[in-house]
Amino acid sequence: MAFDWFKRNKSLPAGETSSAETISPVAVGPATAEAVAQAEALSDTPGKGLFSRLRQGLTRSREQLVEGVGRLVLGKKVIDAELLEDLEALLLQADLGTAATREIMDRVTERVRRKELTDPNALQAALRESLLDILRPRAQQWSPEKGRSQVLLMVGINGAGKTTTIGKLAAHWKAEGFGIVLAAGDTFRAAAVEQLQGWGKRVQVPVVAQGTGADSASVIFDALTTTRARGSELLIADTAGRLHTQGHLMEELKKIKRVLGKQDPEAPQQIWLVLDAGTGQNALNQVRQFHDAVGLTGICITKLDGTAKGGVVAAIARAVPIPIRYIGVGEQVEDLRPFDPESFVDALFAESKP
Ligand SMILES: Nc1nc2c(ncn2[C@@H]2O[C@H](COP(=O)(O)OP(=O)(O)OP(=O)(O)O)[C@@H](O)[C@H]2O)c(=O)[nH]1
Ligand SMILES: [Mg+2]
Repeated sequence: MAFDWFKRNKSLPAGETSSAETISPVAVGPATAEAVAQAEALSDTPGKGLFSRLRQGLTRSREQLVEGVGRLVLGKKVIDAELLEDLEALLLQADLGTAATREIMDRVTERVRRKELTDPNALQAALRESLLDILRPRAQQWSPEKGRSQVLLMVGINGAGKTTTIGKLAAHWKAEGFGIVLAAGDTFRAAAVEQLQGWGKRVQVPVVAQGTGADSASVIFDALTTTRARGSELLIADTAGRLHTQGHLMEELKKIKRVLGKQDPEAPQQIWLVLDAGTGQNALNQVRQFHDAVGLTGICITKLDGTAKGGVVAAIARAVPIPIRYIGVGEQVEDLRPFDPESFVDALFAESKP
């Protein structure tokens, strides 16, 4: 199902480059997953590298999806209608959603009909290829630029992982040599300001805050003034996940945009939605709501380590043309990974190690 609201006025954010042209802001760099895996195999501490962490984080989804297909085809000699039906049910259970599932099933069925795909054991490879086709167009990385101050506004419902993701991003980009400032724009939830200040201390970046109950838009406006005065490249602004009503939340986010625009007509340059992968298909509703309210330029999907429903990444990729910037596969700073379809799929399909 294509979202009509997308066709109205939302196109891909301007100035995007493909992941192939952009240097990743995180240590994994442009190396392919295979290269990383090879390097790990040669290292003194195999299993401790970034690719291993990704593979480890995706364990539950791999068991559900990839090993699930393995169980389906076990002992099967031909790909028949029953096997295809079981495959479809499995994809839906892994939260790929109706559109991505239909696309994959159409391709598989067509290849079976043309007798290009006959061996049940080749189904996993066919699934892998289809997933890559769905995910590849959403891989567009973004990183701060030298010589200017920009704003990244992080939005999302409560508990999605906004504050944690902000802390991890600040650490990554600081390590890349960028000047980062954080704004404690969640002035609604008690302890939200302290949580962000905790991250500021941990990763050693300044946090602009006024305290619970302050006006979120003015906190973030002041933080932009500070960011520019310091000559820092990026202000990352935290926002509330919950106000008295959902309507209030959307109005507050619109106000933040308006107020920032008075200081810099281009700010906020980026607005990223943080989604909890465990939310399932409701994630698509969240994307639509936030995109309608403020216009998203990126999505971060967190907590992929805590769910067997990693297929939701494909559901989102298939449903909306918004870049998937980062994925979270754990609580450590290095568990936030730039979204790279090849390593994601490699990790998902990686052989489980004994
Ligand atoms: N396992 C795991 N936990 C995560 C990940 N990302 C965030 N979390 C945890 O999710 C919980 C909620 O994260 P927060 O960053 O506080 O979420 P938030 O969106 O800021 O929530 P509010 O401030 O209530 O709106 C925390 O306990 C995080 O440690 C992830 O990728 N994996
Ligand atoms: Mg928070």
